[in-house]
Amino acid sequence: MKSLKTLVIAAALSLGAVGVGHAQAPAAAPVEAPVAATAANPAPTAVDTAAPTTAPVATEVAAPAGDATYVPMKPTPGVGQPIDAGIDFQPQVSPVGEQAYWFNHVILLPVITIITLIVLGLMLWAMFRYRAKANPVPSKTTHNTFIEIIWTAIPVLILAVIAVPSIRLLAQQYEPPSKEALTIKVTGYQWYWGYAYPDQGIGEYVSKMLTEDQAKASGEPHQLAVDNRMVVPVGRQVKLIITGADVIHSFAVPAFWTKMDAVPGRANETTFTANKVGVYYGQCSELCGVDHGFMPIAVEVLPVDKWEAWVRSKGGNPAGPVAAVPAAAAPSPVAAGAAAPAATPAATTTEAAPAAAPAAAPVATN
Ligand SMILES: [Cu+2]
Repeated sequence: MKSLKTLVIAAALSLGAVGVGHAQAPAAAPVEAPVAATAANPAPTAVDTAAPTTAPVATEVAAPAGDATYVPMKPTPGVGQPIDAGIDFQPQVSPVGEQAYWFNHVILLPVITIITLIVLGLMLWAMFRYRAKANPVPSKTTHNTFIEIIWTAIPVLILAVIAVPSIRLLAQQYEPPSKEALTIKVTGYQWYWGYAYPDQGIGEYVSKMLTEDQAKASGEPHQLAVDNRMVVPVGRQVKLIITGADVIHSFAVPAFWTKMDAVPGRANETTFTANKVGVYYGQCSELCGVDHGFMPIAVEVLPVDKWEAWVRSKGGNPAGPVAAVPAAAAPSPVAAGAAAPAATPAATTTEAAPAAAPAAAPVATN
């Protein structure tokens, strides 16, 4: 029974993997597409017998990005990191961050400035106009119903107007992730971070701060540079599942408008979508002990093909089970018929199957 369920789940996963081929096909350069079709043509007949031999060829053709090897990217000065004497937010590279930046600069700052100037002006005017020297006989006036209604109604109106974009932004930050989101598990330790990509089969690796010499050598800001970065694809939503291993930490990357506590025994979830390639730094933002200031965060946002190369360099499978979901909807006129079925069952099932087994086991025992 157990093995039957495992089989069924493995079969479902490999069917999903067929879909992945569809998804990858449009990513191939137009020039390469016909090649993919011809190279893969003989395969449909030979899938059962010749699968192991055709597999390497198929992966090469289906993923022309495979030749892109991972080289850690250099950060852009002034982007994704603090600047000297800076008082503004970092330039935002996520939709939520852009929304928040707009809300602050277009709504909040002007409203605050205007109110502050009006109140300051009224105070100065009252101090000057009604000073004791000019008014030997003080006025005994108290209570003015009209003015009291005005100074209650106007602030209420201002708050009501601010509430609309404010609540919209709040809701946007807590929107549940889409099914296509890339899941990364983040664990805060005293005093470093651990990242794992369960769907890609990348087990947890540790991210520690570089020494000053190492940071200088790699052209990065000291106390922000790390040895192993979190690497994500540009434009794809990332779902972070955040926890703490010992005490409470907080995962924060200002350029993404992302901050979430890492609490032991609890899995907190937050999302971000980085829409600009680059290196973005953050820091632990919850006082967590003596080295709290020395557990920085570095997130590298890469084009999809380079991100896939990074996943492979970590021994993972870029087309994890989750990535198969949108594939069914993705039309790929050129390669749908020929390339996809040939390229993927051979290429991906072999990798998906071992990954599927452990995942399926707990389900089966239930
Ligand atoms: Cu910490």
